[in-house]
Amino acid sequence: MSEKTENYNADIHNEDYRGQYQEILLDHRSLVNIAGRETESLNGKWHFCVDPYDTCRRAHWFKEVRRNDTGAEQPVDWDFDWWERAAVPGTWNLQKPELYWYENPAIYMRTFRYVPKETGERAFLYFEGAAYEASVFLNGVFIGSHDGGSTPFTVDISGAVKTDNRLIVVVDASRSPLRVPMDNTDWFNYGGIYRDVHLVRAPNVYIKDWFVRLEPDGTFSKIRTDVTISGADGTGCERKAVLAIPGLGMEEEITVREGSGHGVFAVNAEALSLWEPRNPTLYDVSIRLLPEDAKAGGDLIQDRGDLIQDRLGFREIKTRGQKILLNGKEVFLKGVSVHEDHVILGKTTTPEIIRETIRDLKEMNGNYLRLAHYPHDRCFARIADEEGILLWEEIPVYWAIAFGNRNAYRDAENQLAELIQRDRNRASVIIWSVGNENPDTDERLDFMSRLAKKARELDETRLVSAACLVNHAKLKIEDRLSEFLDVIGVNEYYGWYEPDFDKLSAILSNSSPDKPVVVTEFGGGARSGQRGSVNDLFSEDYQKALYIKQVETFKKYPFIAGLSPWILYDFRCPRRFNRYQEGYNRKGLIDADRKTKKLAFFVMQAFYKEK
Ligand code: GCB
Repeated sequence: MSEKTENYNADIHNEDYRGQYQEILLDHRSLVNIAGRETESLNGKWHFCVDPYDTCRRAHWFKEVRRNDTGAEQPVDWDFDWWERAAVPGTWNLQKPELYWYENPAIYMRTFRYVPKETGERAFLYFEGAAYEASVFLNGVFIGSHDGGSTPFTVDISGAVKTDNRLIVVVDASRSPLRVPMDNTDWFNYGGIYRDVHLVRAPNVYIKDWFVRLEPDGTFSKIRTDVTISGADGTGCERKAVLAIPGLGMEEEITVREGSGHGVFAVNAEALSLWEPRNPTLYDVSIRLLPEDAKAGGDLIQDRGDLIQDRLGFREIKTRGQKILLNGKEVFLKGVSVHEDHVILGKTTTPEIIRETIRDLKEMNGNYLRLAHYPHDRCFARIADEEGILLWEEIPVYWAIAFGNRNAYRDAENQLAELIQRDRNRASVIIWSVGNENPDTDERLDFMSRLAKKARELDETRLVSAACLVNHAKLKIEDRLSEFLDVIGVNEYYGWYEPDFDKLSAILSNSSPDKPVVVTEFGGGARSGQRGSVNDLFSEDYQKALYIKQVETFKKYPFIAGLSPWILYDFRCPRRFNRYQEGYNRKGLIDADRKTKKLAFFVMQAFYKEK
């Protein structure tokens, strides 16, 4: 940091102050997989203050310097411990009425005590989600910044943590055309530390990440494992790890060299109960890093090894021609799209809310959810694993991203990597989506095909897709991105934005895709309780009639391998202000109260029962 910015008053002229906070990026490379580790919660009431002019970062408030060089007391403008409090996790928009539309930086502060449980222990902070950009400061020191509102990040505080700590986080929710998503979306821009924050302890040499899955070769007889360790850098030593799956009688040794180890192990296909919606078997899986004397910086240190454990399902998802195959058998994705939005909590969710969503899906006779349009809470896939629900997970490459901008690409690819690293051990997740409704331009093709390749590189066991637009001029399913996808997602609003419903049949009849097609969106708005004729827009009757026409049409086209109509619940949307909408997108099959089912819900329920 420059001398100039140390001077309190000089900061008002420092317009390029932001660069220093980009110098330490907390991205997928520093992400630690905390699944199966014990953590301590840092949730609770944190001190909170809006910071519309970004003064905490601009004028280094986080250093908490009260005296100048001569020792004289300065008139500081901050008062962290005196500020009111806000709930973490929580969106600020719904905690304080005056902050409903607030979209700029805000400051969070809390203290915490830390007493190591063993020598050499490492300590991390794990943020499940802070929207959109977060800069973290511990005890007056900048530790790093994270971009992306819906993916987790880890902050290694091992070198900076003390017994008594002051943690400051600046969260900036401002929209920008250069971000991912960009400034124009069809959902509400919630801000804040809206997901859990954990303190995580790990041994000196620890398991940083691990990926255990069924080898997708159609034999159901091999389990592939990758493990990454950290903390033994530069020691060059070889380590041993043991993968154990007691339910399958497996105990397998993995050699870890230069921080990573791999193994493919035989599993008795007869004994293996494959994970699937009707039988979502999960196995206890652990990886133990064996203890070893390691040399670090010339000193011999004893490390005790490490152990992580989780419950995982094993299954295979593939395509053949126009079909999607789960464990070698054709599966139809009986789904619906869902946003992460709640009338009272906004984008903050709870395991109870997630279970309620899954109950509603099951009541509709569904087996699949499209988690739109950004990564949902980490708990979702975990609960879906237990409940036997198939998931589509997506990154917010939404509408007209700045496809030509290198930073936007870096941001999108990083969010994709963070999502995949977070959830690739979850059997429920079957599809990674690299975006939604993006115009078919050269720049977009380059941007999104690179993302599709990246997804495959990080995970060879899932399908890659995107929700694409149809070619309305040629009346055809046609998008150059399809070549890079396993499943073609198609959003269409015939009977709503496109009044001529017959065009839908024309499009489907004109198309002979060589891959499965999932209709990722269709639907129309209806205010719950609003009745009328089948011609009255925004009535439940119109919506129901539209759904009947849609599903009757889909039945005729066998290349349609799944559906996720738009959308399960009405959700907040600052682009929707007619008398029926009042700030909500009303295309839900269930009202925003999450209780009142609209007539169209029962159309899908009957259709899925039949399927
Ligand atoms: C779409 C978008 C979705 C919108 C929806 C709508 O095509 O993908 O985000 O909310 O249409 O309601 O217009």
